[in-house]
Amino acid sequence: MNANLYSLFQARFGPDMAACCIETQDGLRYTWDDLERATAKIANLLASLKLQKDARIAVQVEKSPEALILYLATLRAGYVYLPLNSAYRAAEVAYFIDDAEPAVVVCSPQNFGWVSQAAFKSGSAHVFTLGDDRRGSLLARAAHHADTFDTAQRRPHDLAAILYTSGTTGRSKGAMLTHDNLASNAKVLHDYWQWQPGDVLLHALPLFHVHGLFAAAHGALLNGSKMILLPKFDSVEVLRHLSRATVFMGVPTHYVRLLAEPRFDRSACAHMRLFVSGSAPLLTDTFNEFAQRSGHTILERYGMSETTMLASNPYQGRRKGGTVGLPLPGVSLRVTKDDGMPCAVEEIGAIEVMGPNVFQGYWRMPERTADEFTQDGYFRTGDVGKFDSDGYLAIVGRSKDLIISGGYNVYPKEVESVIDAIDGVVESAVIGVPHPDFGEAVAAVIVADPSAGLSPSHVVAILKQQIASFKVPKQVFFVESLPRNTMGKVQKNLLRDQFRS
Ligand code: MLC
Ligand code: AMP
Repeated sequence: MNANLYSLFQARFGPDMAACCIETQDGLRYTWDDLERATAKIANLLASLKLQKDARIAVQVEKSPEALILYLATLRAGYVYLPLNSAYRAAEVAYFIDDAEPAVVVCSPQNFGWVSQAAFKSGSAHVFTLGDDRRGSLLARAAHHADTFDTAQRRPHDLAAILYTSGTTGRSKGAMLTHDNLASNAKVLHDYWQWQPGDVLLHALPLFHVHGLFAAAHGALLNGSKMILLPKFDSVEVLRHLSRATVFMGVPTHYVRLLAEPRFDRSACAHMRLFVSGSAPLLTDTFNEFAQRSGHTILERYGMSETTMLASNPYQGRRKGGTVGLPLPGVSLRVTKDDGMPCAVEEIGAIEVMGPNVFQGYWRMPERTADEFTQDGYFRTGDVGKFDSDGYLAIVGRSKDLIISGGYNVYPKEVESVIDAIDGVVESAVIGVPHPDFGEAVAAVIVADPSAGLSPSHVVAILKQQIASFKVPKQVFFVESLPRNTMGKVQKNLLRDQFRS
């Protein structure tokens, strides 16, 4: 049997191939037949390039139906999909391309100049463009190819995707996910969240992270369900389309923003079956207010790029605010003490996971991979949590120095190294501070040479040229020195207390 994830989806398309599978904000409709033919054309184009079996296809484009089609075509052709956040700047993209050595790079038409330079320098032989308005060389070239394609044979452990996650050392790591990792998780979630005939997914998440690309899109594809694909989250547009959807998945910021809409109420959600939240902690206040205003209890779940989804509140049964629910079927989750022994109920420890969803390791980083697994094969998530007496998991913190802002991960070390390279900066510490919209926001505390005359706006302007703007500190503070403990380590907890307001 072909373990290619695309075959799994393909088996669920239809029977009415003329039914709508993707609808855009502007009312453009794609049928299942359109999807099959469009993925075939791009798969044929990729196959004509005579790439190696494990060729990586790196993609940094704006969200559009064609971006999703490109992902599916890559699976179908049997290659490895490597999505990149569209906010990444030239130096960030150059790093990923250098590290992953993709055979093909697809970028937005307006970025062709600098992306192609990085791509050709690293040995990529093909750079195509794809705009969110169907412009660009990818579709122009694919148009010359046949609209049928025999989905490539893949085994369960063949790679399907590499998702880069930032690292505590500041160097991003590519998490390698197989067809089986993705298929097993998609099937479990399909059952666990009880996808039903007639479901319609309102899709407002980016397509370059596990939440939007896997948890959300895979569910709809596996259910043969229509997606209303919005180019980005916009609370007014989400409200406009809610009345025709049944399933919505978002990060906590999306729920905070929906609650800020005066028109968001029970009648706006009357058609909805399920609201899922994840990627960042959902505040209990948001959970409660949402239930009151909409009549729906948000179902919170927990995931990671390395593992896709690991735990979820139940569809039927109690959804407990402040928890991420129960381990998903087939997933073994444990909370351990420093000595590796299991924690008791309500005792806080490190969250570790094993299961068919867990990735194969970090791309070309065998030592880092080995460090992240226990001797008995559990992956160390870097999250800290506890089980309650009903077996529900609560995430109470992170052992990794990570900020999650509006669902995007920012590793302080990466931002600090860019700040430290600015002329006049002596040293810096980057911390997360509470933020009403993003949950956490990035803040920088800097020691600078007074003669350099640095200002917060100057620092921000320099950073914006070098790193994605969601990583750029929303606030910059100058101090005379950073607090350190006796080991010389910066005491970020003191800085967080000092600057939290
Ligand atoms: C945008 N900006 C952010 C930001 N998003 N700043 C901090 N944190 C964020 N998350 C900044 C931009 O850089 C820009 O800055 C300004 O805000 C406006 O940009 P925008 O594009 O108009 O923002 P907006 O559309 O409002 O985006 C906010 C958002 C978006 C919350 C809708 O960030 C979003 O969709 N987040 C979801 C992320 C996600 O999918 N995470 C899943 C990861 S997977 P300036 O200065 O240029 O104006 C994962 C595993 C799991 O974690 O379990 O799912
Ligand atoms: P990423 O590396 O982008 O995949 O982000 C994964 C991280 O997001 C996890 O390790 C958690 O720290 C965090 N995360 C995901 N879901 C939740 C959630 N429901 N509550 C709290 N944190 C979450």
